[in-house]
Amino acid sequence: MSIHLHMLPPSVNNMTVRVFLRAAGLEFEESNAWGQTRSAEYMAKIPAHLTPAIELADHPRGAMWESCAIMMYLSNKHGLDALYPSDPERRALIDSANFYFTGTLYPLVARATYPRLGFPSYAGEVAASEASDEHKDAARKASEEALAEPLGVFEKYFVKDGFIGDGDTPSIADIRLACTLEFLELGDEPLPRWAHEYKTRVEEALGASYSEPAADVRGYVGSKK
Ligand SMILES: N[C@@H](CCC(=O)N[C@@H](CS)C(=O)NCC(=O)O)C(=O)O
Repeated sequence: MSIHLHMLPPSVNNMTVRVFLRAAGLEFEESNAWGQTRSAEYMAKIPAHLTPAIELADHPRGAMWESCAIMMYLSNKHGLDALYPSDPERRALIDSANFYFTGTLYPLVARATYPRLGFPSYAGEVAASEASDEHKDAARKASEEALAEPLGVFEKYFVKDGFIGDGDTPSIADIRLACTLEFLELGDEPLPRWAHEYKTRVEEALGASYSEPAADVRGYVGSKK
């Protein structure tokens, strides 16, 4: 089975799956989808026009997207118990973290960082509106300040000086969270100390599987500082 990953190098959603595939030791190839996600050819396979997306022959539709769902599917398929434990209680922690991440943390990350990254904002948001620059700056800042609460939940409930899912090594939820912290280097305030230490812990545990895709994100973030 060969996996083809469509990805955008500066994106932490994409970094997540790039790190996962390397850490999992799966055979894959990846290609840069810059400028192609809205093409008829791409949308015929991936109608949501999103990256990361994988194509693989075994999948009932031949392709799928959503970083967490991709990691869950491939972990299930290949029995990657260290990354996504089958123990129901440990898995409950990981699933809860990833759903909380997707529903609560990431929307704030996007509003706090996309304007600085030069990424498009979602329709209906202040940054995508005709509001003044002052109003847009205030909305961005409010989102950055609001991040403190869900980040505190990750610190005290999920991470607790270790890894999400209470294992000795990083899980798919750690990959998802640590990659995302890369974007918060663009905030007005430095990353909280626990988050910096946590990200370092995840990177040290995953080695080049993390550092190689991280270099693309860090290069881009560095160019926007
Ligand atoms: N929740 C999704 C978010 C994916 C997403 O927003 N992808 C963006 C890049 S960060 C994208 O591919 N946009 C291209 C487009 O909409 O055409 C995930 O975690 O995979």
